[in-house]
Amino acid sequence: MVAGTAAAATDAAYPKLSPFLVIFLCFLCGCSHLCAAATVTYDHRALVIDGTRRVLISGSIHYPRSTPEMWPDLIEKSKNGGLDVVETYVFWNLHEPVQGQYDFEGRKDLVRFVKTVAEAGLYVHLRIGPYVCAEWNYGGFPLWLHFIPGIKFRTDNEPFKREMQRFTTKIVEMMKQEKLYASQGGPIILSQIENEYGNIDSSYGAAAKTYINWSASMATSLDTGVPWVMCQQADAPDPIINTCNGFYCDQFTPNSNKKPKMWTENWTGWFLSFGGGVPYRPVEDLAFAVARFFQRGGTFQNYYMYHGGTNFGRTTGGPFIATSYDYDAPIDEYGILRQPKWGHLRDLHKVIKLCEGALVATDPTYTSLGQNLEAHVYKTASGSCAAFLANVGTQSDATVTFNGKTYNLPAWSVSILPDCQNVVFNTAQINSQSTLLETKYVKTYSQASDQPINSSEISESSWTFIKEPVGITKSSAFTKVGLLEQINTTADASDYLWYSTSIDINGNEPFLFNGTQTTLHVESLGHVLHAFVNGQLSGSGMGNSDNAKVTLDKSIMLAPGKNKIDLLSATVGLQNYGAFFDLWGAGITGPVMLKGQKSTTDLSSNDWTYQIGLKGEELGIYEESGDSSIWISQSALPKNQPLVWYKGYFDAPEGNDPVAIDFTGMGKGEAWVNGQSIGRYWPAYVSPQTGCTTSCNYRGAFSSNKCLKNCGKPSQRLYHVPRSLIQSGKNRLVLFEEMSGDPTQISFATRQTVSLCGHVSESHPALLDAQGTAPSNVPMLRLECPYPNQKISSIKFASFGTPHGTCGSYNHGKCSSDDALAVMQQACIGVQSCDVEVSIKLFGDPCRNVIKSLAVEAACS
Ligand SMILES: *[C@@H]1O[C@H](CO)[C@@H](O)[C@H](O)[C@H]1NC(C)=O
Ligand SMILES: *[C@@H]1O[C@H](CO)[C@@H](O)[C@H](O)[C@H]1NC(C)=O
Ligand SMILES: *[C@@H]1O[C@H](CO)[C@@H](O)[C@H](O)[C@H]1NC(C)=O
Ligand SMILES: *[C@@H]1O[C@H](CO)[C@@H](O)[C@H](O)[C@H]1NC(C)=O
Ligand SMILES: CC(=O)N[C@H]1CO[C@H](CO)[C@@H](O)[C@@H]1O
Repeated sequence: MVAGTAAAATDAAYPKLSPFLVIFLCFLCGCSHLCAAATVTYDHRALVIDGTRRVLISGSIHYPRSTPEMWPDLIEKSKNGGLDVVETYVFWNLHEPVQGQYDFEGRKDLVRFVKTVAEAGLYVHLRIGPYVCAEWNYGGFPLWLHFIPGIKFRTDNEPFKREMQRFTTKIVEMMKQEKLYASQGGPIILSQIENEYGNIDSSYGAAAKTYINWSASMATSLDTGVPWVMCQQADAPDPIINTCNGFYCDQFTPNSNKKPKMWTENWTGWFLSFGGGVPYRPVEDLAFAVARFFQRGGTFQNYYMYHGGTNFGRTTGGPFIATSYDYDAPIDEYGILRQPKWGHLRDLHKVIKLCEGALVATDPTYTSLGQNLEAHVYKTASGSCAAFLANVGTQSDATVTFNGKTYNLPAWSVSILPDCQNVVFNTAQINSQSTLLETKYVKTYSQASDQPINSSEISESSWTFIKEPVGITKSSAFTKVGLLEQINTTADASDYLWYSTSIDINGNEPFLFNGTQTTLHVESLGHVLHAFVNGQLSGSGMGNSDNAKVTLDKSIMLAPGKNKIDLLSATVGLQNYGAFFDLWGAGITGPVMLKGQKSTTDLSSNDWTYQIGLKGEELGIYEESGDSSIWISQSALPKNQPLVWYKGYFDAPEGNDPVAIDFTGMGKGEAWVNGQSIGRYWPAYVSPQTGCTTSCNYRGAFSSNKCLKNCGKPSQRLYHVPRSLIQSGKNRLVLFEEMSGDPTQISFATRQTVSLCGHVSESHPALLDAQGTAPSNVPMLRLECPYPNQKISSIKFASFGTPHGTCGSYNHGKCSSDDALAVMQQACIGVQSCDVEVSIKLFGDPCRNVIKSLAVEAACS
């Protein structure tokens, strides 16, 4: 429709596009490659768009991990960060929760997301999968798939292939209908079929090969007009491009020299698990990995994740993957730039783009400059030249001679010379600003009093509650002999499955040592178990991300007569990775035993009564339409008790900063704001005391547990509530607490940037000027307020000389210029951003023959 209009207009009246029409088209099409159909092909060096080889920087943003209201800002920040491509998976179980019933509303609006990316003028890589892994529930597969007779996932199995083809076709047709492929004038330049199958295909024997061949030809037959990729699939058949995933991909080569070297998942950090420390990846190492990839012939690389976001509702995979999917990505969970990560990578992208002409023209020539010292040069016939110099040693900095000049190369770093002469970027030398974020506790207003209350607590009297009954209360409950596997039983309709049985005690049971104490022994495949005896909680157990299994041994007291045993088993995200991950199972598969000192009785083959889900879930008490008369309000709010629903109201926190709830004081459960689940909360799951480091050495190979923080603290304390879920006036918060919590301790907070900082040495390379075109000679320190309407209001610290410390706690060194504060105030106060030369010209020379640096901390308002 849009393309048609443009074509008609040009054909009819205008030999050339008039300025007016160009502006008009820009408005419609995001002023880019859009509207006009583009051909996308590839060769040995790169993806080729409309006949031109391209160096492309891509980043992952998964649409359902944020909200449509957040998308434009996230994508704008991605564009400003230097991305050309936004990559997303497609989440099958989100779109087809019931076989044949599709849902593309709200956060699930894939078409709107793709169009939002297009409007910013960026390309899309659509990774359909439809197996996606992604730390997403069940790897993205809908649960109903499991119940199709004869089905076997991800292998040469007819029922599986039929469903996979149907869904893949559905998505491709949807994109075609909206003209979203580049071949139709849309933004999608690339698609993925399957996902990391090569990691596990040996478990599937010979069928793996025929399955991959089938996947390739099925995908190709859909005729999207753009290339397909398979990641981690060394044997991907032509014309599918096999691509690399990992922390480093410089050593990767595709399986044909007709294919370009592409990196589809460069892990910018790592995901968080409940019970684990918080992973982070130093940007010096991430930049090193990216630079190395381009140094050694790569032309397409994707950050996994560029914005991780939030696992809302029950979407997290698992088990035990946390609600936050922040991933230490360049844009944080809340949509705030993570600095200096975002800025340092933006600087890197600019420099790589300066090298584009040389990079796509040829393979690099490699020369050794000494042990661990490598030079790669891209030199074209027309004389353009780009060079990458690397020190891959982890210990010592080096001085190298290259083309007759000497260069200093810090350990574990790459210097980039877009003209083969001048270093304009080194991966270990950060010129970008950093920021200091704070969680500010805010006031909200309680429902009952309409008075502002401290730390935004919803005042105790305004909480109402309902107790979730222990054991079986739903009419849909059923009885079976023996213990049932949980996922087969619930089909994941709920996290929860009750297993109930009873035992009559008449006084002469051999296992009851003299009518005194007995041990209840329960074995479960996971993930969390609560055991109730005669209505009282007698113990809980939980697995962890390495081993989901739970074994519980609790001393219990049985009374003469009938004794009820109610076991509540809960899942925390279904398995998403590994061969046959769909068959791992969960829940109490036994044995369940009563152990006395003299003997043991096995209850595993008793009659067990099963209830899927909670009474409160059946009533939908977190919904807007829920029956409010059932809530109890009384002064003695139950605290630190299992199985309680709580409801309270809060006002929207002032301002526009992103909002989080601090669930300190609560145990484990799920939270709903205005009827929308913001995910599972579990502040009671604390990370181990050891294994963390606050200053992780970026030098040397990174791994997922190399750099952890937050040891001995809740793995996740803050939970994001997107602003778009909050309305002006009253907002309803409903919690289901499964273990033990005190809702009066929770608080609301906003995430605010309190300081901008920069610390740049004279010895750093001079980056590009503000236009990003030509190198200037002097390194610059740049400060920029996060919002366009803000101005720098104060310089809290400035020192030129030998300052030390980190953002928020800089100190003067022995050498320090007297002018630094005044110079910075002069240059920066009252403007949104400022650039200051780090040189003695500006600050004077407080100490000759010493390499000096400038450290600044500023605030915006
Ligand atoms: C898969 O396809 C490749 C290349 O098209 C072919 O060489 C191979 O024999 C096929 N393998 C099977 C098991 O069909
Ligand atoms: C609010 O209460 C907390 C303790 O719950 C206390 O530390 C803080 O100072 C109080 N703030 C105000 C503004 O009263
Ligand atoms: C039960 O305990 C009582 C008192 O502790 C003791 O006298 C008796 O012998 C015990 N009976 C058995 C069967 O062990
Ligand atoms: C689920 O049930 C099917 C059919 O009864 C069985 O083959 C499978 O092993 C069960 N899965 C688990 C995880 O127990
Ligand atoms: C092999 C491997 O670790 N794959 C992981 C790569 O990273 C993605 C994203 O975190 C995971 O989904 C894969 O499981």
